[in-house]
Amino acid sequence: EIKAIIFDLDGVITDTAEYHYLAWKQLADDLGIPFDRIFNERLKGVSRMDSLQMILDHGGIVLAEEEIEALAHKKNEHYKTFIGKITPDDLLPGILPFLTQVRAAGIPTALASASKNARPVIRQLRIESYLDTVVDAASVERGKPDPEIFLKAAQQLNVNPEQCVGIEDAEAGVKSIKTAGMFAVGVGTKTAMAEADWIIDHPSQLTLEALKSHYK
Ligand code: B16
Ligand code: MG
Repeated sequence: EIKAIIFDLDGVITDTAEYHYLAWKQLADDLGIPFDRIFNERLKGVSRMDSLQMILDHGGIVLAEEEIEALAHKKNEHYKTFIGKITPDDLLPGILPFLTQVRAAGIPTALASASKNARPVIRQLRIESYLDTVVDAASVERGKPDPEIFLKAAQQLNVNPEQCVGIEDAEAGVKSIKTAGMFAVGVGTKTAMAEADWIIDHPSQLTLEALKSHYK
C-alpha cells in the first residue's frame, strides 16, 4: 500500500529548468563560455555549485573559490528575477488534478527538491497546501543521487521508505529514490529513466489509479 508520495519540483511539478537555463545562459554569455539547451540537460537535478563547476570546466576556466561563489550568487540573482514571474499557470498539465486526487485519498505528500529556491516557487504556484513537508537543498548535506533527501522526506512524514513513491525527471533523482528503497516513477524517456519502476512521458499521465496499478 502506498503510504506517501514524494515529488521532485523541477520537471515534475513545473518547468523551472527553462528559467535555470536562461539564468545560466546569461552568466555563460558574460564569461564567453559556449552554453546551449543540450548542455543544460546535464544540469537537471544537479546542485547550483556543481552545475557552475561543470560550466566552468566546459569553458576551461579555473577560478578562485571566492570568484566561484560570486558567480553562483549572480546566477541566482538572474534566476530569482525569472521565478518572480511564476504563477499557477506554470504548473505542468495534469499535476494539480493529481495532487487533488492524492489529497482526497489522504496520502501524505512531500517535496524533495535540489533547489534552494523551492519554497518561493511552490508559494507562487499556490500549491503549499498540497504538500505536507518540504525538504530542499538547504536541509540536506548530500545532493541527489544520494538518497538523503528522499529518506529525510519519508522520515518527516513518519513513513517507511519501502512504502513511499518518489517521482523524478532526472537520472540522479531516480537513483536517489531507488537507493532510498522506494518505488520510482520516472518522467522522461525509456533510456534516461531506465532505472525507474514506472516510466511515463509526461506528468499528465499521473493518476492515482494508474500509479496503484503499477505499484508493487
Ligand atoms: P538552486 P529539482 C534542481 O531542482 C534543478 O533541476 C537544477 O537544475 C538546479 O541547479 C538545482 O535544483 C539547484 O537549484 O540554484 O535554485 O538551488 O529538480 O531537484 O527540483
Ligand atoms: Mg527535476
